[in-house]
Amino acid sequence: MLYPQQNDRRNLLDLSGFWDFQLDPDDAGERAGWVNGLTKPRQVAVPASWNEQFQDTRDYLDAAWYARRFYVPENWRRQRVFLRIGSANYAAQVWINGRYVGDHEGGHLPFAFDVSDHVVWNEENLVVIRVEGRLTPTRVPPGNVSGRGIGGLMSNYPRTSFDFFPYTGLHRPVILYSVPQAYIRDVTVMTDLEGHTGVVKIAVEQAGDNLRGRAVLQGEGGPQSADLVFANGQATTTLTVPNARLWSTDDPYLYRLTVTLNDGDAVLDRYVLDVGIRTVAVDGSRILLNGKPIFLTGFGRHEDFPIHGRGLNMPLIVKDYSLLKWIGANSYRTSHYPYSEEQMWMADHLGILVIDEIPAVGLFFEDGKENIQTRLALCRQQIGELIARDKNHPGVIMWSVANEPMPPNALRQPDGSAPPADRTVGIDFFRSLIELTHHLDPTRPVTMASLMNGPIEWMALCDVVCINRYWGWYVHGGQLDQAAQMLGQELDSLYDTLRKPIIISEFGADTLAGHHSDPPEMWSEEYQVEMLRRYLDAAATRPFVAGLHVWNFADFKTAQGIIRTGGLNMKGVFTRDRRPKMAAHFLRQRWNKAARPDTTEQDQA
Ligand code: GCB
Repeated sequence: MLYPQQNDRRNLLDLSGFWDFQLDPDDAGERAGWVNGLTKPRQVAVPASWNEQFQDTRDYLDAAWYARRFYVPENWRRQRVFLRIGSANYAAQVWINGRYVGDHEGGHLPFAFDVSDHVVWNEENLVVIRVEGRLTPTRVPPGNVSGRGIGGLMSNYPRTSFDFFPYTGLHRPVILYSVPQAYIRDVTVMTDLEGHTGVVKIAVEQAGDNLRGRAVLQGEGGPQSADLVFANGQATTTLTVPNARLWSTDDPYLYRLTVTLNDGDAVLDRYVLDVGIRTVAVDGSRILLNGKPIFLTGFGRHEDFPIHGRGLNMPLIVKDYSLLKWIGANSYRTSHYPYSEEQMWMADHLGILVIDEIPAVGLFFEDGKENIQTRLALCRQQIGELIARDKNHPGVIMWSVANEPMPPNALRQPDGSAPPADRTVGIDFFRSLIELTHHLDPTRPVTMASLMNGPIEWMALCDVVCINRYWGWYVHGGQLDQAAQMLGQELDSLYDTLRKPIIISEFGADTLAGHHSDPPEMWSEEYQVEMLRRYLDAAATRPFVAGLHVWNFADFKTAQGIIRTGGLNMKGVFTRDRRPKMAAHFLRQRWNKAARPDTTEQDQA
């Protein structure tokens, strides 16, 4: 799933802009012939969520249709033409000129179709996309789940099984692109180190005859190059770079790999990729980047902004990464779904480490084998698509296969005591998913973010233990000393049992910007600071804690309910429009070396 590229052999046409748009609450569109054009369209922006573009679409999650006309450039005629959709949440079906092209299930990940036989030349083409975002128990993430213990205080609208707004629509660009008849279908790069020598293993997949090719790596210690000899469409080679300049958070140095397909002297296709030479490993209680322990500082985030919703928002990406740098964060988790490819690109270029998560949030195990298997199949599909998309990003250092999967009865224990339920449920599920992830990418550790009181058996399947903890908020709210004590005890006992690196992948307090209190009280800026301080201090004295991700980077929109004022989760250290709360300054003091030149590495935990 290579990102579409424009060069001397390939081209692309970004179909972003205003599209025809029509809601289809009765699912009548196909019968009414909308595949040939919409009957009463209004204009909608793509990419963007549809929810906040109109007053009548905020909570609308049923089917809606998008349509747009385009010409295919005449000079693409001898090429193959693909249509690529960066993200359609949740399910999409595609037609070109009234003919069915294909479909895709699952938001947040790209899909593409070879439409060479669908498009016409010298005439206008029509692309029609039906998108539908219903919440159902057998989707990933699930929604509209009944009888699971969520109700009363926790009930929300729309009825998600997760705490973010179920934004819907074409969230990332729709791109038409051309490649030569014989083309580079995929490139996989894995890097390793032998002493000071960088080892760059390259696998290339081509479509077409068994041609020859070439891989050239440019950068410090280069250029290095090798011929590619294809058999059955596959070729592999290894380049070595003496005294390689390694990719790291302090020096995110990128080499430039150019892969070509050649016929004699003629270049048939070309693809260019940024390559960071680096290794990631887990050693005892440490996470190692290039053989050295790294402590993760950062956040859980969301792709979220007013009006755009979850749509690609390039200025916001620039802003968020500049704030991450300002505060001294070196990492984040793509809670709770894959973020845009543009975000991954930025992470590579700025030296930000990413824990890359599939949309497996709100998983549960109480509705029978068949439904559990349906969700497992979707999770397996999503991790496959995610690795295919993000495998070459040096910034991506870990895969996360779930957020807070819920064992039976977990929510019926308000006192936090261990649920009496069968704790072995789900083990086969996560074993299957984690084994697949290791098989698809043997180079990166795998984790999942676990719920307070979640089964330790699930954490034990992971290479790195990620725990979401709300001591001081949902449990022992207002009692920070007690919360810190519980946290410390829990960390020690988890490490005693698991002997793996532990990342506190969520901790935080809802905080109303501008609300103050002394002594600190819940919802005040002071309380957020004091709560974060307790967690940072607890981690600083425990070398097995390998990272801290505050929940959340910024306030974000969620479903309506009585615990979410204004439909917002306000645990951000920045407001939704990116103004810092006191906690942002506090974290900067602790994390950003420039803000505290006297700080040692140790203090930074
Ligand atoms: C969690 C979830 C996250 C929520 C957060 C909260 O554990 O992983 O999605 O937003 O708690 O604020 O309740």
